[in-house]
Amino acid sequence: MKTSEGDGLLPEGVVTEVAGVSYIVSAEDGSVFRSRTFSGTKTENGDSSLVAVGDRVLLKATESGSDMREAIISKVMLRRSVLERKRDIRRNRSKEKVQVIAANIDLLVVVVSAFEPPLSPRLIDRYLVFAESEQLETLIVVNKMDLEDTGETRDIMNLYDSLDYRVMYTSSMDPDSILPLSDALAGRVSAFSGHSGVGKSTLINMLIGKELLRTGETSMKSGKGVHTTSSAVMEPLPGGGFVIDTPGIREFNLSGITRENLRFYFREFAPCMPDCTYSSCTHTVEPGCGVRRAAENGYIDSSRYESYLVILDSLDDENRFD
Ligand SMILES: Nc1nc2c(ncn2[C@@H]2O[C@H](COP(=O)(O)OP(=O)(O)O)[C@@H](O)[C@H]2O)c(=O)[nH]1
Ligand SMILES: [Mg+2]
Ligand SMILES: [Zn+2]
Repeated sequence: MKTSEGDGLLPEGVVTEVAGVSYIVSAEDGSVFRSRTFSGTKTENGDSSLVAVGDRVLLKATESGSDMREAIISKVMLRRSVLERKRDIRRNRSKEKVQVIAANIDLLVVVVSAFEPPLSPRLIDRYLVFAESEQLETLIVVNKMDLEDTGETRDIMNLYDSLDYRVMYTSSMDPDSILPLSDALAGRVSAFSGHSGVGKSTLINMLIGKELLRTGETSMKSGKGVHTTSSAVMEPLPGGGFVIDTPGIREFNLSGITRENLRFYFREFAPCMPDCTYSSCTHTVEPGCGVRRAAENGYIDSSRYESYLVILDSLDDENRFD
């Protein structure tokens, strides 16, 4: 087992929760520490958020007073991946324009529902564009399958299967339907994201076997969900690994997606792009566009091409991405 340098040799740990000015760190040997940073805390992540949920840290022991063991964070290790939230700069005096929601994510679990809220291919495509831009492995979970009786949902989702995205179908009414999901998450750090009301908290509670997250809170006035997840919390899974409940895509920092690079985040466009007359083709109005031709003859699904056009148009004004 790796241990941190210095006096009190402590195991390396992972930050599972930000609690005010302290951080809950779960060490590799299973012990839990309440830890703080200090002026000498080193980081391998430049001037990004110093500590975020999911960070791997090195600890040094301090005198233990309370019920939980205490430590200071001597070093924050380099992040493999980050999920960031854009900050409202007007309301925030921090220098950081973005805030890390979670670090070192292995898998982005995009949760949608078959019904209430209705399945939206347009929204799925936005999540997939985001995941491709961040090079995050993705799993699409279609929940509330108990409310669907037409078969239409699977017809729609076959498209994503054919694009080699992994799709799973679940219902909180059928615990067996969660088992393949549970297998896919074992031993990995997964971030759940999706629109409010699709069942993220319900699924996470079932996966961790505890009623830890509050569910079903939807504002009656706006019909939109109330944000109960102000800061991410990582929950350990019985089969190893962690899950994190995160906000929807509206909250994410999408500044990496531009009119110029969007085309690369629709994976089925790649084989058609060499057929375009112009190398700088936007695949909209140019003559001799291989992508548009493929969309017209059905090689590229018309719904996906439509999503591309809608997102491209929205990128004139970054706030309209969702
Ligand atoms: N019928 C049905 N209802 C569900 C299912 N999963 C969650 N719900 C309900 O949908 C509502 C929203 O669930 P919640 O987990 O809070 O969604 P979240 O906003 O994505 O975290 C709650 O009333 C849940 O009981 C499901 O598979 N089937
Ligand atoms: Mg929730
Ligand atoms: Zn083109």
